[in-house]
This record gives sequence, structure tokens and C-alpha cells, in this order.
Amino acid sequence: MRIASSLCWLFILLQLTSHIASAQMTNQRTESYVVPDLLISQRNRKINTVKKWEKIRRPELLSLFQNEVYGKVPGNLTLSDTIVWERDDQALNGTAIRKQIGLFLRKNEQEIYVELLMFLPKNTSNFPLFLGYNFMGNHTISYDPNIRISESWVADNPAMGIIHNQLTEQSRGKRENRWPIQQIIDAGCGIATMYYGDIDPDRPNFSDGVHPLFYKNNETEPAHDEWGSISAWAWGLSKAMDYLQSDKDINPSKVIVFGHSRLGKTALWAAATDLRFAAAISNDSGCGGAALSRRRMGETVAKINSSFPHWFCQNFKKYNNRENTLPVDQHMLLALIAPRPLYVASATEDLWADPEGEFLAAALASPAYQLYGLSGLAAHQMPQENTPVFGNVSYHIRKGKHDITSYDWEQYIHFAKEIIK
Ligand code: GTR
Repeated sequence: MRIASSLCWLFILLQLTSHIASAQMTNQRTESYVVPDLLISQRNRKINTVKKWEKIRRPELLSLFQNEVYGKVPGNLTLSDTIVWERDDQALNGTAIRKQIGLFLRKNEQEIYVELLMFLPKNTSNFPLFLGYNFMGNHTISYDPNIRISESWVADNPAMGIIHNQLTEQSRGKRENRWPIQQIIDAGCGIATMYYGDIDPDRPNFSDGVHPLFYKNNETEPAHDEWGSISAWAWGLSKAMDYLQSDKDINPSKVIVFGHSRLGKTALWAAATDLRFAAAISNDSGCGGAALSRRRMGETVAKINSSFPHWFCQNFKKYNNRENTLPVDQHMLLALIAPRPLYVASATEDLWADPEGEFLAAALASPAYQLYGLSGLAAHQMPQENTPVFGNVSYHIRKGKHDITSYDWEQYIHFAKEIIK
């Protein structure tokens, strides 16, 4: 095993140092893989200019991910209404502005309702704003008693104060450890979040959330190339962006979309599909996020599609145990974010998310950045733990488990302030 692993790593180094865009190696299961070449089009054209990337390759890759992986959004829907429920200039002991905004989406005589919570720094206007979903309701990110409680469906979790699929007062602040709001505000950044279940409850059922708003005739689920939940959540981030463009308290050209785990996959797809996001951060996003699918390390396509049959489009199931037949791999998803800054982060004990696969995808996305005269990821080998590599493509591997911690946030704040102009 050890020898196989070192051989594999040697191979990776050779690949990266010689700037070969495809990787071929033997992994621990002694299977080999070749990732599709980022810069060769489906008609075999060499993509060596920004113009060819933007006219040919980028649209081609985007539509492959839409049709085969995440699923396309089956129509248009602009925000039907927004209500600013409150604005408090004395939040967090007078250090921040808190805003809570209701976003209404109506179509097909149906409505969904999403609540956006923001904490913004005071006396400054041109600050970076992190936008990302939370897993269990806005009021779980802080003990602030003024944060409204979502009424959307949520998976039961008695330890978190969630019973009968309803959020309660007992869950307030329960995820504060993942949301160092004061640290973010003190650094002069803002944060905006929504509960992902407001857009689409995370269960294998397409009769709730946003999907039914788009059904035609007697449809009860999306077509095989139409959106699963990740695509719906990503679309929800774009709807939040629609609102943010009208909010005078923020600069919409400095919105960084971020997310942890399944919500990291979501953030990457949101940034790929919506060029208004200035940058993207993927924290431990793993399979279907930043990790290369063809490595089949940790969570595989078959495993994710069986545990979470609603996350991707139905077409993605064709690739269960057949990753080599995928027309894309996840380095191409990352490349769709170029030339905007991208941060990929892993954790040493998070083997399910395949840290090496996340690192390699970031490295293999770099040729798209290089077309724009940017360096991409400035590391040819996996850095040591807790040793971030900053640049237009940034990367770190934190010591520890699958989580988002204040260590991760320190790096994201640095990225927001130093890399995003
Ligand atoms: C896991 C799943 C991962 C990751 C994670 C999370 O169960 O296998 O793909 O998304 O959940 O979102 O916490």
C-alpha cells in the first residue's frame, strides 16, 4: 500500500512539474485514470487563448456539467418580492449592522420564502461580503436573540434542539463555533447567510422546495438533465445575489460565495454558473465538489448518488462506478471560476472528501488561470498541514476533522482582504 501510495505521489509530482494538464497514475486500488484535458475542446481544438476559452471551451464545459452532473435550471424566475424585516445598527454590542430580509419566489401559483441574514461592518462601504448557506437555520449561527427562526422543514436532530422537523429556540447559537461573526466584522468584512432548506429541503423528495415551481403539465420530478438539490441551492445563491445588487449597504462586486461540505459543492457550482460572484471558497467539499471523481478515493460517485439520490441530476447516475466515462472531472468545475479568485481547503482527517483529490483538482485547474496571465495554484506538491498557499488559486490543508473552524476563517479573511481587489 505504502509503496503504491509513494509511487502515486511521485507520478503526481512529475505530472504537475512538467505542466501536463492530464493526470495519469496508479492509486491505492491500483486502478489508473486519466483526467480529461482542460484545454482540448470536444472537437479536439487546442485552447490557448482567453478568447477560445470563453467562446469554445468554457461554454462547452458548463453545459456538460449542467447536463451530466448538477442539472440545468428549467426556466427563469426573478424575485417576486423582497421585504427588509429589520435593520439594526447596534448589533453585536454596537459593532455591526444586522439586516434580515425576506425573499419571495412565486411561480405556478406556488411560493417559496427564503430569509437572508446579514452582519455588516459599520462606517465602511467597500468591504468583501461572504455569502453562504447554513445547515440548520440562521438562528443557529449566533446566540443573538433577534435572529428569526426559519419555519422550513429540517432533519430531526434532538441534540441540536430540532424536533418534529421544526427549528426551535433551543437550537439558537448551536453552530456558533462555525461562524466567527465578530472576527469577520472586526476584520472589516461582512457576512450573509440563508438556511439551505428554505430553498430546497435536503431530502430525496422533489415535491417540496423550489422544484415544483417549475413543473410543466403533470411533472412530479425534474427531467434527467434538470436540477437536483445542489443546482437548486446554487440557484438560490444567485437569487440572493439579485437582491444584493439592489442593497446600498454593500458592494455587489465583492461578494465571495462560500460553503462547507455539500454547501461547498453548492458554492462552487454557484460561482461556475453566475459570473457576478467575485470569488469562491470551497471548504472540505469533496466528491462532486473540489475532489477529482476519477480517483475514487473516499466518497465515490456511486456512493454519493446512493446516499443522496437528490443532490445531482439523474444523468449523473450513469457514471456510478464508471467515472472514467465522465466527459468532465472536477478540476474543470474549478476552472469555470477562472479568472476569479478561488480557495480550496481540505482537512487532514477528512479522507472521505479526498484531500489529495481536492489539491490536485486545484492544481489542474490552474492552466485556465494561466490563460489570463495569472499564476493559478503556486504549489506543485501538497503543502504541509496548516501552511496555506495564497494566490488566485489558494489552498490549505488544516490539521483536523471535516469541519469549518476559526483557522479556516482566518485564511478566508486574509484571502478576502489581500487577494480579492
Ligand atoms: C456527507 C457526504 C459528503 C458531504 C457531507 C456534508 O455525508 O457524504 O459528500 O457533503 O455529508 O455535507 O456534511
